[in-house]
Amino acid sequence: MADLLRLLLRVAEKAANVARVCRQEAPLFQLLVQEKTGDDKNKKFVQDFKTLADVVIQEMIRHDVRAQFPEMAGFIHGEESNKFENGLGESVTVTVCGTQEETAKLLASVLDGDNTAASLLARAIHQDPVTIEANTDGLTVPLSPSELGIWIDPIDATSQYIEGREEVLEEGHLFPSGLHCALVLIGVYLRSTGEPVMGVINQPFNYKDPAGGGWKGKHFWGVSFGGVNACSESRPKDGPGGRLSAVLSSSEKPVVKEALTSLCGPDKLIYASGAGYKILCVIQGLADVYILSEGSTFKWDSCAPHALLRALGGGVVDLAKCLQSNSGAQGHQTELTYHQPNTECKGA
Ligand code: 2IP
Ligand code: CA
Ligand code: CA
Repeated sequence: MADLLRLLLRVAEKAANVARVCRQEAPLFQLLVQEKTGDDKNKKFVQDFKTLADVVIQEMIRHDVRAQFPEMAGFIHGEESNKFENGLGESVTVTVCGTQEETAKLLASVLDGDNTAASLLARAIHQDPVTIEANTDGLTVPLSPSELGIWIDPIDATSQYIEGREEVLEEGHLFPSGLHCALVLIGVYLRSTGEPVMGVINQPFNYKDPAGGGWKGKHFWGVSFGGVNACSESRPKDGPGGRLSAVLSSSEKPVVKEALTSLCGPDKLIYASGAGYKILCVIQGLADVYILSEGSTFKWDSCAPHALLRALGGGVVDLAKCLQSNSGAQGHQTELTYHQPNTECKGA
């Protein structure tokens, strides 16, 4: 498990590099922020590029995990499909090839022959990231990769990523929107029970290097299984016993906002972007709870941060099931799992 954790931290850092490169390199940035105007072909091309950043990151993670742990191959799921139709109507399957040049050639066929953009992306995909230090010494969990599956959200809060507003974060403060809400999420679950056992979160835009070195990221990780709980973060301290603080989506239903305003008080109700970022706020103790009444998140949004929460003694439960149960279902009966489709829902 420690090997898998080290690999995921490394590949999440590579993913963060790709996300940063797409904003830092002018030919890629122009594609990312280009207004969706003009003819349909142009609109589709720009749309494709936004999705391409996500697809490329997901495929890179899949490629690297499969190379080191072939037994996980059929169990690496994610938000994106790797099938693309380019501007000429040709179907292209995006994969990471054996060499940087081959990957660049393949990407150019999706990017309608834009070789500059394709080469820049391929370089980031094939580049080795800096080594990520994580104190995983002594972390022994009796699980083998053949028992595990993975959920990837290559970039969560894409809208914030594309809008790109820069905030200077202060320790202990929640900033509702901006580039820092964009996260790479990689969650690991147990195939037999669906419980989330390991999570890696990379925040590619955590702070800007004052010496002009560009954006730097931050990573978070957690492992929780069979009595072993380890996390890069420490358990948030209990507040002074005051009111509960809650973080919500700004698009949450008015009735939920009203109910929580009377429970928490208006000053304890905070709105923030990104499903992953909102769970990260709870992990960091910036809010006590994140409540979501709409079915607008997916397995790939919650799997990774859920594992960190469990490692800290928290969890993620199904709100509807909790509310239905008149006896007040116990947490573990309503805790989300990641191994089976929700038959009544669309998507994962
Ligand atoms: C989205 C993203 C949105 C979130 C939505 C997710 O994922 O995290 O921000 O909505 O639930 O599915 P909100 O910010 O209102 O909570 P993606 O960006 O990957 O599509
Ligand atoms: Ca998402
Ligand atoms: Ca996403």
